[in-house]
Amino acid sequence: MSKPGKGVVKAEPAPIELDFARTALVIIDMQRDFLEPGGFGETLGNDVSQLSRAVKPVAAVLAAARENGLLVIHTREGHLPDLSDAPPAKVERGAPSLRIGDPGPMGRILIRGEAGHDIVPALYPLKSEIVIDKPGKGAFYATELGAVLKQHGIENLVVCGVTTEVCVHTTIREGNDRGYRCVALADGCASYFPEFHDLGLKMIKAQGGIFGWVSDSASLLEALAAARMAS
Ligand code: C5J
Repeated sequence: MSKPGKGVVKAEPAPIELDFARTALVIIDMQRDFLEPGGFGETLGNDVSQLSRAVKPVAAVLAAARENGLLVIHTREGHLPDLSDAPPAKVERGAPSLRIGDPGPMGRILIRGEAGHDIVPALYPLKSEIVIDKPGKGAFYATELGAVLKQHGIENLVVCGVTTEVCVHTTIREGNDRGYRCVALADGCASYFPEFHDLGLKMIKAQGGIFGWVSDSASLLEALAAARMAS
């Protein structure tokens, strides 16, 4: 496959030029535990149907990233079966209907290897793609993500997934502090709380892009198609 090329992606607070050979598509936690009834998200009292709107845009950018040869990284939030990587402060938090590790309709809640921990079928990773298992909200904390990005010469992260203000935001903040240009795809992210989604995106692009850029799936697809035409 030829090199993925470069392109200018429409974004706020300003367009951003991306060298797609140095850009990773990072898809955060599109897991059944967050998107489907009976998982972690619902045990916390959330309306999980709020997250389904992100699936189609993410599927579109995932297909284009695969076609253009971008590095694709999927993440999954979850814990080891013995909960040794789950801080009691996380497990004991709040009053969920089921706690992390409890048996639920999709297996033990937020536990690696269980059905609920898996990625939704529409966005299932290819065998060749990288899947990062993370115990926290940010994808850099206690994972190999930093080393993987370094190994692939990545400078830019296009980030989508769920939820906007929790794991997407934490990952963008972590990435920004590590020197990556982070671009959130507005329609490729979703929250149980639409107002947090809107505010989360506003926070990223405010103050000249204090954490990064905000774009959308159509703008990324346009830039990838132009790069493909030019190559
Ligand atoms: C949450 C996530 N919301 N993936 N996790 O607990 O955003």
